[in-house]
Amino acid sequence: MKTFFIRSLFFASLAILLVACAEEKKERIAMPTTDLSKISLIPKPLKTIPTNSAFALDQFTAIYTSKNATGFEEVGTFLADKLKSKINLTIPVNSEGANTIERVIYINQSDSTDLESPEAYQLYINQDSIIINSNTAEGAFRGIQTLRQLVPLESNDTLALQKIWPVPSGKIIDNPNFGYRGSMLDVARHFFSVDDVKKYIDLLAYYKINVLHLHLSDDQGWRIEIKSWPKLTEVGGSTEVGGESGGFYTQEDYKEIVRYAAERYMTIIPEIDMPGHTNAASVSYPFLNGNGKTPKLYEGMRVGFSTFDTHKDTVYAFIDDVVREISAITPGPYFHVGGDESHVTKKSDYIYFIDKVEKIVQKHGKRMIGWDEVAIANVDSTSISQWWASEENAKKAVDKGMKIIVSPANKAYLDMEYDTLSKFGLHWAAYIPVDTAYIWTPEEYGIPLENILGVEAPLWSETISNIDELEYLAFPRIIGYSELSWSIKENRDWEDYKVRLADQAPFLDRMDVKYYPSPLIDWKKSDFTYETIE
Ligand code: NAG
Repeated sequence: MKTFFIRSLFFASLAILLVACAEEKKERIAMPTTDLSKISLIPKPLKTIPTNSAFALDQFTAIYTSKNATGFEEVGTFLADKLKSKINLTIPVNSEGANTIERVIYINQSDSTDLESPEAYQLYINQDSIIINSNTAEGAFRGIQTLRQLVPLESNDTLALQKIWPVPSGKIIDNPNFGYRGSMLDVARHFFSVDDVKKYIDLLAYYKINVLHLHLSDDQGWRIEIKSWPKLTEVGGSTEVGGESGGFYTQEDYKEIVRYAAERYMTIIPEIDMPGHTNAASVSYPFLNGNGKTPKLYEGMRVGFSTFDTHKDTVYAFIDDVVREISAITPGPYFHVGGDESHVTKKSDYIYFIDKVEKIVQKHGKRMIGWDEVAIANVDSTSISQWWASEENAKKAVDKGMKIIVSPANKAYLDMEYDTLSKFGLHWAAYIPVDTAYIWTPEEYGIPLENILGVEAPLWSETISNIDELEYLAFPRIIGYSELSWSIKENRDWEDYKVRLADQAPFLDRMDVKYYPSPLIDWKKSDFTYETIE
């Protein structure tokens, strides 16, 4: 507390000094009186306390970040880059001796015990300074996403002429409700390039999503280079649903995705789906196949017809290599082993298989995640179940003391059609219009709160084959899932959310996101919402 006080004092005096040093003093411009709590933030912060003035963001603004605080300068640079691309304003980060600086955005490492989690942050916006406090760079990163949303794309005529963007003043205290807020992308049914994945990561990070689960293998394709088993990608990566040429990530590509995500404080979770959903692996190496035959490449959309041979030691040696190679380039703590829809694997073989694979995953230093079926095996309480279909399996997982990722197909599957007119998607679980996707709570299924790790929205790709189609299914629903996992129940209300969602349109348009223009939303054309009272 004391150091925090001294630091704040230091930065307050720094700000005063900088203002005093400014060569060209300008008349204080009449700033719009704006209500911070009326700005359309998503996900909704825990607490917002408006004061009635504004910070004038302009070319006399600088960003300063705590010295010797890991990652803080990078967070400052990230903010500067985003301001540059949003409003074409160049502002310096930690520059010494600038004598025209009048206002400061300070990104401060705090040691406050008020901050409940590493992702918690406080944002103070005054007329002459903005201070973001967090105990970690991760929290500061979440905080600057809020700040990005507060900066208007345009300002009113008078301010626009002077190139001033008013940021409404007040205080935001924020902390995520769940530490795991994810999306899954199926790159196996259709392959998506590194650039496509990066764009998706960027959009997710803007809404404070912190996990991207990559579904890297399925019957139709194997998408990651395994150096000890090269045919997996040479053969298994050569096609996709519909028979196009597929593709795969080299280990360097994958590392680049991991690096890009880490820069945005996002964890990548790799999934190798087994013992079912394994046709592409078995075509590449037929000894893996449960029925002893050499299968053909598969380009259709059926599920549940393939299985590994669960009895052979060589199959486990193969899995050991795959898990070892992928784990070595995955800094995150998790490895997803699939485990869903192994309809042609005998139940006792399935249990034997999952138990063995769990040990392999642990041997390579990772925590196993599996789709909800894995709870029928003798899995450890440290493993995680991703609940998507069976409430009975969710109960089994709870009884085993496992943590659960909540992904109910009829609420959280991004590949479900919005309605009967949806251009892409399936509807075996439900039609999921934008309101249905938002109006539910992860807690309502009887899973004890202490077992809920968080929420994940999976995007299966049988019906989508490019980034535009991906965006059509993901947006705007993923924005709602971000709020479902970040904001507390008391702060979530469809009528209020609907308006905030409408205000995302200018951002989505600017990012060239081909979102589904749901008729339930009165989409906004420009994001300038301030009422000017001079
Ligand atoms: C499920 C399958 C998945 C498929 C999806 C389509 C899971 C865990 N498994 O049948 O392979 O792509 O539906 O919605 O979802």
